[in-house]
Amino acid sequence: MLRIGIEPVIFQDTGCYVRGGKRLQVVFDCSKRPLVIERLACNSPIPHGPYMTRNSRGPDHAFTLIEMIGVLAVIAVLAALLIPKIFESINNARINQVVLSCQTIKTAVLEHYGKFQSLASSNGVPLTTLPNDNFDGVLLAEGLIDQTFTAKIGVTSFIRVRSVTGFSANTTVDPAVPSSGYDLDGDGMNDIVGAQYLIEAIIVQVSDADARDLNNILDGPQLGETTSGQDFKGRVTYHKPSGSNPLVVRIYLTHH
Ligand SMILES: [Ca+2]
Ligand SMILES: [Ca+2]
Repeated sequence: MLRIGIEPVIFQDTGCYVRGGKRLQVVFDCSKRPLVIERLACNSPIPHGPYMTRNSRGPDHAFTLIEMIGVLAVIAVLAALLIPKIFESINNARINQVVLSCQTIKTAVLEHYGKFQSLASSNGVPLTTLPNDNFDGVLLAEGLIDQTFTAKIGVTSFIRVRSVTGFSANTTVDPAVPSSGYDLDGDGMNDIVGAQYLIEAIIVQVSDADARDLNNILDGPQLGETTSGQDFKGRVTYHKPSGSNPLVVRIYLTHH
């Protein structure tokens, strides 16, 4: 007889390891490391002890069908609660990346202007082609940003500088007509007047939901979509180029 834990355990002649007439299948060593001998064959040699037994449930305990259903139900409830939150967090991260990238570009544009006293220039040399859709490339070449503007929404994105000389405050803003400017205060009329150049971020092939979410962060819903797929107001404007195509989003950054 060998005393294991608080209960006596007897090794039978056959080599089986039993307690109270039942074979033990789970045995721990004294440091409580898991299984030392498990499903011991009747003719297996008994490893050297000392051993102690787990004294709660029987060694042959298995989950009942009710228990399994309960566990699966809990898992299903947790999944139903967490999965939408996970997708929402992923979506928010994509939209916030665009917002932060716009802020980075705007800061670099201000540094560029402070250094060269002109928006439409590259390292002090005036740009000859306007609108120019590679202004983030200009900023990168000047060492003012670490990478070009790449939005995690839409398919294509870039930074544009365009001449706005002659833009009129009496123009009704239409997101499908870039020369109509931006209605920053929401009265329907262009507010980019008395300036030479405008800097804007362009993102092409954006989903309706992404465009709305971006607008709601930068402009708020009050300066958002009034017609499905079209936003005429604020810094974020968008439209569908040919009816059902994904949106083109324009984001006002600065002008001078
Ligand atoms: Ca206005
Ligand atoms: Ca807007």
